[in-house]
Amino acid sequence: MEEPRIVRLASVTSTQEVARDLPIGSVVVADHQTAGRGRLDRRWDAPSGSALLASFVLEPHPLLSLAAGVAAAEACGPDVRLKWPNDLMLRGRKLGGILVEVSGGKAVVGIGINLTSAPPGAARLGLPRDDLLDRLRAELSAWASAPHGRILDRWRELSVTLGRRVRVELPGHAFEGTAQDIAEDGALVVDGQRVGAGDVIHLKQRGPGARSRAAPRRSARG
Ligand code: BT5
Repeated sequence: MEEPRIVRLASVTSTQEVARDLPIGSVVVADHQTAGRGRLDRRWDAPSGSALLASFVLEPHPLLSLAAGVAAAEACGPDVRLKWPNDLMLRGRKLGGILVEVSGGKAVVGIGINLTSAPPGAARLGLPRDDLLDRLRAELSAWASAPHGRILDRWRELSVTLGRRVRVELPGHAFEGTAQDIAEDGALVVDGQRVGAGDVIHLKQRGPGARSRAAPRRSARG
């Protein structure tokens, strides 16, 4: 069996492209991506050396995207929260994103986190990249094998989406409602309707009663 590899690159099109040819357990980290990507053919841009840009090759599983979000939030620290489906948020601004691509019996989990610079309106986290990478590897390995119920519970605790009014944007269709929960398969439940893919926009908070939750650190194994 092929040994997992850790590949560090100065520049690459996308760390996802390199990672998908590597065995499970491998990690690819780059200083710069010339064609970094988000979901739905969107771009992920970060000036060279300013961000953690990494792809992890893991066993596929249905809640991997949520597990990766939880792992990344735990690695980043107590102020980081999750916006459905995959955004890392710091004080209401996007700090990072997660892209999970599955093919050939492998899942490639791409994580981008702004460290020393961020686009206008986005957030950054002033942590050293290699420290964050070490923490991320440890959290990811724990959360990727955690029981599904624990992943869902922790995601709920870290969520800034649940309890909010949201606008759901699907291909050719949009609607507004309250984000009530995430289902067992990770779908967002908005006014009783399951949303499996797409984007949500958080609408204006309703006022002083709006929820704010403390999210003490928890381990994957509890
Ligand atoms: C994501 O997509 O948030 C997933 C991003 C995953 C990036 C990592 S980096 C390592 C690995 N290799 C890759 O090629 N990708 C992964 P999405 O939810 O579609 O968000 C994309 C949107 O975020 C863009 O359309 C921009 O509006 C915004 N964006 C782009 N760069 C950003 C940045 N550095 N910080 C905050 N927002 C950004």
